[in-house]
Amino acid sequence: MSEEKIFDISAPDKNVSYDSSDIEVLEGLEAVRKRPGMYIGSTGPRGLHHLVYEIVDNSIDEALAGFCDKIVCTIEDGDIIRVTDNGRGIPVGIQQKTGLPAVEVVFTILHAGGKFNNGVYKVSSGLHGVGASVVNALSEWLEVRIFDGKHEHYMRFERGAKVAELEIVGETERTGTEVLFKADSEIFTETTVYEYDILETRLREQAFLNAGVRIELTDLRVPDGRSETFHYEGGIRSFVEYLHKKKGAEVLHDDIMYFEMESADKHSQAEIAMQYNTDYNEVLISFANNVRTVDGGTHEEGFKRALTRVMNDYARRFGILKESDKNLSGDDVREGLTVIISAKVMEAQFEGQTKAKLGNTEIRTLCDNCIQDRLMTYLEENPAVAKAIFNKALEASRAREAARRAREQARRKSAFDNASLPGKLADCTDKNPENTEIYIVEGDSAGGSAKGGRDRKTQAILPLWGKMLNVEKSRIDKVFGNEKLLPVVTALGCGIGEEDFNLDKLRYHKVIIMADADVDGSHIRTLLLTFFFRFMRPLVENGNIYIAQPPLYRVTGKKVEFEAFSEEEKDKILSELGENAVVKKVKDPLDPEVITYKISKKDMHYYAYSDEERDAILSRIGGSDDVQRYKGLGEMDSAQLWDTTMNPETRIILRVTLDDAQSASDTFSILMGDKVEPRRQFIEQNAKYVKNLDI
Ligand code: TSJ
Repeated sequence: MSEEKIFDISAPDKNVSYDSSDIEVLEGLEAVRKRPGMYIGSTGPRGLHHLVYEIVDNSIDEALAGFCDKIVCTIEDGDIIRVTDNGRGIPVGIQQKTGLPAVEVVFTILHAGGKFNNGVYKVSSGLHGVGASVVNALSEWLEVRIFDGKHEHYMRFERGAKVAELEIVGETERTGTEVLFKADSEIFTETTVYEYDILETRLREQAFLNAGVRIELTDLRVPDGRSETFHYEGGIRSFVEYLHKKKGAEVLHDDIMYFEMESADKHSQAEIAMQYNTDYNEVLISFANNVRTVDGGTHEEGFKRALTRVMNDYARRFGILKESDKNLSGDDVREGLTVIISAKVMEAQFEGQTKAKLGNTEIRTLCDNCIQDRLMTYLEENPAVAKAIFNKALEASRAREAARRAREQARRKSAFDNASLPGKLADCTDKNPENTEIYIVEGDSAGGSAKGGRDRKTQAILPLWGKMLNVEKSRIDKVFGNEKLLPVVTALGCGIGEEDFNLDKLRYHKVIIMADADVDGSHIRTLLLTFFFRFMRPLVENGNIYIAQPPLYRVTGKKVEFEAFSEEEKDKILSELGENAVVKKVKDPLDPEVITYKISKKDMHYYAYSDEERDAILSRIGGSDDVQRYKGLGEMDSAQLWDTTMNPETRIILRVTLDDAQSASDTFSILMGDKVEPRRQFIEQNAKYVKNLDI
């Protein structure tokens, strides 16, 4: 969930003296330490992992230049990262402009990476393309070793500052670069611990995007070590194949389509790999200059537009659609499609709040032309594949038509009996969506507590019941027949799918999923997130979906005591303690004017939302042994639920990002798919999380 904070960094050290040639250098890196978020996005886990990508990207550049074919990334004890390649080695000669060794410039001057613009698109680039100096600035220490076939050169920095001049430390026959660094815990205050899975996903992705490059990832923090090598000659074709294998999908045609096009001026390039499977959901993953664009953008727009057009043109031309038939919709032609788009542009413009949306307009046309030309030809040359794809798209179209009729019927009916909202919905009185929120709650007992505890003006409660729909195996029309999901659709009011969705009609601006912190709760969360991701994606993109955080523990303090030295102080403490507090007035025997209030309360409740918080409370109030772990929301009464989970003044809710919803959807595919093997593997690999969820 997106809960990363940006921390302020302490003022620069005033005791350091430097001469004029150093000033630019120091100022540059101080800026990075002052506002790390500007350079790496955040100082949370995301920013931490970003450090690794920034370094690895440099080796990938070297590989793309044709001078390196192996990159090794190791997580060592103490969360030290080592990245090694077998390239030419960062140049160590003196740079004329600065009078410093080139390698020193790379690590100490902002924006001075190896990413020189030679009039062609910069291929590799991190989120912000700022490189090694940023990593250096944000590392407690960093060491670089350069092997030039004769000598091993060595240099070390601490918090961005050089602590030793570049020197030769040995002889060698190999060539390449090795960087070793430790993220600075003064900057990454939340955590400096890397997650193997996060690095794995990103490095594997880079191996897909850069066909032929071999990337090895090793984790030395675990007893026997863990290691994988990513190497795909098929590039993004292998990516599609991997995704289908991972979720055990049954493909509709064997061949993975692959189309490529370069602009006339050679300033941009589009690469697209795609394959249909028998499922109903669409998986579209796009990149710009090897950076994931979760929020899409011009490359996705060009692709989608052209795909819909080509499919309809072809269908008309070959009589698959009759004159009286309606056109196939975008949703129809993308049903069951897995597609990877990799765009390369001269200067990528990343837009939107999270800078994950591509803005370059030239690439829209290029992706459009690429599909228009190449896909049309492909379909003409592969009639059997075309037949399979059109059968599926036509079925999708019919299902959507059936859904539309069902919806209209429902609408017509509701116009007469005025029962358009679900029966179990406890609506709020304020009708302005900007002010209101809806809690989606699993089960009647939790629903009951929530109804009793809510603020009736702004909070609506929708309890869910009934059998859950396997959205993996269901088209949009099934949603209308499902007793669990239909009430969600009706209550939200904004419609589903591509054609019928209207964000302006959303009846509550906050949609909050409230589920237990156990396996069942996690299932309902995954189901709802998958549902929103697939059928109401703009809600996720717009940031309307939230997850409530009910407490995990209640700690009861046997007796707590406070002292107050004024009436105001006493009242303040009493209002914080709530009911059942006892006040004793004590007069000072020497000075009866002085009054002290002794306030005590038995069975005082504290709520903890994590194990750490529970421990902190326990150590604060002296060791109470009355710790209750909440198994479910149903164990709380209305007042408790309001205090701990629903009161907007004090509650914690997590806003769901597109990334979160995407991974829920991926998980869902694996868990609900037909194939046993991917499911077994998933459960095995995630056993530790599953265990954590259900204590
Ligand atoms: F950026 C970095 F310093 F962090 C880093 C750079 C980290 C790692 C692990 C590798 C590298 C890196 C840089 N690998 N290979 C290179 N290559 C160059 O810097 C290089 C070498 C030769 C020439 C040349 O024109 O002769 C040019 C470049 C950019």
